[in-house]
Amino acid sequence: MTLRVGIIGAGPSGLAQLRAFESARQKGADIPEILCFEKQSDWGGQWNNSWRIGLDGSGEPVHSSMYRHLWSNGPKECLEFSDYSFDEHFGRPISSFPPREVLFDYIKGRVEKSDVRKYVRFNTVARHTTYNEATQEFTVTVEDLKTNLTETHVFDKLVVSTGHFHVPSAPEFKGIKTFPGEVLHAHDFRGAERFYGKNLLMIGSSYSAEDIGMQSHKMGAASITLSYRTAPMGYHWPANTVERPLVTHFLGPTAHFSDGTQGDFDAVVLCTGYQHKYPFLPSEMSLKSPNVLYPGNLYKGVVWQQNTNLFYLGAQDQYYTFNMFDAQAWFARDVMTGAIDLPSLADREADIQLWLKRQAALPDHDAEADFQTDYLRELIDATDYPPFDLDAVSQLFKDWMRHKHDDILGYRDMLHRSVVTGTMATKHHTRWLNAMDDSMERYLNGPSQDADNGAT
Ligand code: FAD
Ligand code: NA7
Repeated sequence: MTLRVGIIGAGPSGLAQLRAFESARQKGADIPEILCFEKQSDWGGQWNNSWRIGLDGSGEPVHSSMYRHLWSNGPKECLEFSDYSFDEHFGRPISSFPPREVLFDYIKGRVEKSDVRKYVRFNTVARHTTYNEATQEFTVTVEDLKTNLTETHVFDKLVVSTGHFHVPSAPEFKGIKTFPGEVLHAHDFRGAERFYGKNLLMIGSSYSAEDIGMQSHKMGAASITLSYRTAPMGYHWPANTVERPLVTHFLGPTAHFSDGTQGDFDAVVLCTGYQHKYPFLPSEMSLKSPNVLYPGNLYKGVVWQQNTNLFYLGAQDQYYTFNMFDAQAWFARDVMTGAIDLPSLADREADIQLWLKRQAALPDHDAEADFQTDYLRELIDATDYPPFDLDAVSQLFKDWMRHKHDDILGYRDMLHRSVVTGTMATKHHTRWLNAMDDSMERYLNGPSQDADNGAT
């Protein structure tokens, strides 16, 4: 009987799985029966963002945490598909840090070319899953959000690619109920325009705090205070931005910090990260992990230890994104089809433990980039995913981190070279700080919004 593969989620990870099978089919392989469920009406995951907050039009939790004026936070050269370059998609060089719509277009371009849309059931949410040990089959109950009808589907292999940056982790802070201004989680942030002239407090010290903080600066916020739990980010912030240790409590509009300082704020943005949540899976198949580069219990970061018919894609914290999801999907595909033999449970566990041990000792961000690079190398070496110069990409990550350190408002104006095509990015017509139109049309066709017309 033909293998039946279910995929939950058609974001970049789920699309990577579709693409992996399509690539095998194009090379003449017989491919399984594939069915992918996507609760939104289009694919692209986080990149298919929405103006909505809370619940979407079907009453489901809004998935995307992305917002207006979101520009890539890492060089596009670090995430380039090795089988579908930016040059191929856009037909000309572009800058290294495009806005969301441009990357969304790029993701879509590859799958549209591959004719894999037929495998996706849109507006269909996975609700419940059981596994029958005797038959080794998953039964997945899904709901068609247009008709509200539920159906069950039976699969031999199940791929979980629902992402892990959509269920907010929102801690309680003493007295926060007395704060009279707006309190929101980064998941519900849709744009910083309304923070013009306001005094903002961001809690958290990672990507969201940094980017929402600097978006707010760009849109004219009066001041930005970033409150950290473990360590400050330590960038050379603009003059209106400071870092403070963790808030101890709120009293009305005043936040008190653990160093004894305090400040009055108009709004608080909880940039406190996300939870791994898989409400459609039973607990014994559900990944529980903080946001780390190597979650435990997944062999090669992909295969569920206690049930090797179950796969997770994109469950890691991410330096690499699209190309890592590809490498994982190619690996998962080859495990499913038997092209890769899995070692014993004990040997898999020993491998996981080696990675966890190495992860625990990572001294800095450069080492983290090398760690994820080595992880990708193992996956790519094991499959026919088109290889690319991983060490060069690791260096790009390090250059990018250096640029951020030197100039947090200017790092997106830097240029990087593609390791897939060798093409050097072109300077964008508008510096990031001045770019107030993030549409693809404006991005590709200008004109510049720099006062000097981008001449310098
Ligand atoms: P997602 O993109 O989250 O896609 C998961 C999909 O699963 C969604 O389409 C969702 O609707 C669907 N789904 C969820 N639950 C169900 C269900 N029960 N049934 C059916 N479908 C379901 N990466 C970068 O490379 N560059 C960036 O600049 C960047 N910026 C980011 C900014 C923000 C604010 C966030 C949150 C993330 C950012 N990322 C960035 C990382 C981003 O998560 C990845 O690029 C990528 O989107 C992850 O893909 P994924 O498919 O694993 O998950
Ligand atoms: P991250 O990268 O998971 O970071 C979460 C941040 O929230 C991190 O700085 C945490 O501090 C902080 N945090 C978590 N819990 C608390 C509490 N209780 N109090 C204070 N601070 C807390 O999430 P992001 O949203 O920044 O980024 C996720 C993705 O979105 C990423 O891929 C980007 O590309 C965009 P810690 O350092 O653990 O002390």
